[in-house]
Amino acid sequence: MYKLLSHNDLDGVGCGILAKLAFGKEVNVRYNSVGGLDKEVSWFLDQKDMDTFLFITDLSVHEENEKRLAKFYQDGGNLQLIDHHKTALHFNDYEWGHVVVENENGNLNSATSLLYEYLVQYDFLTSKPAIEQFVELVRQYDTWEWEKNENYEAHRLNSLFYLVSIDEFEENMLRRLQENEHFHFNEFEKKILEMEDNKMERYIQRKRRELIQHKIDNFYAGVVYAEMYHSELGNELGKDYPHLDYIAIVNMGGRRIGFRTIHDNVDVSEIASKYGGGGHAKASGCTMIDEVYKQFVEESFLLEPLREDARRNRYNIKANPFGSLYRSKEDKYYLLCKEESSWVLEVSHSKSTISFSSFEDGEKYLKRNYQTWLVRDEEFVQYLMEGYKLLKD
Ligand SMILES: [Mn+2]
Repeated sequence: MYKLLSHNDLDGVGCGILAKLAFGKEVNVRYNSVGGLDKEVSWFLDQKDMDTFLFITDLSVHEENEKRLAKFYQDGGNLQLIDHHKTALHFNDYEWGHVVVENENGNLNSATSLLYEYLVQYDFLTSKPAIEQFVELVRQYDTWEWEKNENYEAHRLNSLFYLVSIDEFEENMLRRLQENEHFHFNEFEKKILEMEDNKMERYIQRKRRELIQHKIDNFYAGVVYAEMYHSELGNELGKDYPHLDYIAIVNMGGRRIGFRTIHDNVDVSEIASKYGGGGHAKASGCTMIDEVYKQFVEESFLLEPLREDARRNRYNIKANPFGSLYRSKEDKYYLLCKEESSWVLEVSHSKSTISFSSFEDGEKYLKRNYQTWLVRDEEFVQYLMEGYKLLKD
């Protein structure tokens, strides 16, 4: 017999689907949350079941279970842990650990793609296009490579995953992968996925107005409360507010917090590990322990959300050499304009001595220190007229 303990997201369930394709009724699959795996592993180890081959995919265990698993393996137990998370690399010290973040082509792995390679290599599974395409969609979604490649099918596969129950998704995919030569969505799925896309867009639009800026340990974080679409939300808000180091997505119901960044110089797996969590450089998470609750919830709850930049301006646009006008919550105006090769700052009509080498640096300074937003054209015109009057007097 085989037992597979995996994560309860698309990548984790992708592993379950592959295991069922390979082992059929010989495998017992259980999906777990990040916090729930250790209980399952402890329970399995308590059974002292030396006849069952244990796979752990897309998740890793805490220190105590790590030691117990090592002992289980030493005593002749059958075991394989397969993961792609940076924070799990130390499992490579064991014969039964296989953690690879990046493949030899420089692409990021997912647990599903690693398990697929493993199953094919050991002849448990025969490769075919439909399975390969499915694995690649899961990998691109999980690693977020789909966005760069504009591979919307990958995103849709994840949306479909959340539209139905895990059982239903599993059954549906198993049949599809067994019966078809190539992987595709049917017409009905295409229609509901289109509706789902629209729903998500409206959700993110609402959340944009709820983002709170809060400085935590030398990082500028954007804190938002959300129970759904975490990755999409983190990515969109990160792009909307590039002056923030990362986005913290607070799930009060689940008592968890997710971290996302779009910046290469910020590693959110380090931030999550500080609180006992883990993940990747650009996406990570942890449970809401006391310290996390205090910093991310208590301290930020009463703060006002950031104001959005005006989006439909014709004149007051970003990086306009004649000036881009921002306002702060204290109702001060900041005009960022180009002078020779640098960007200088005018504060409510008086020149300041502060200058920046690029517009982006200037905007970052304004947003980080004064939580400013780009004002609408009407306000911009009024400001310029006021300036003109002052000049005349
Ligand atoms: Mn994964």
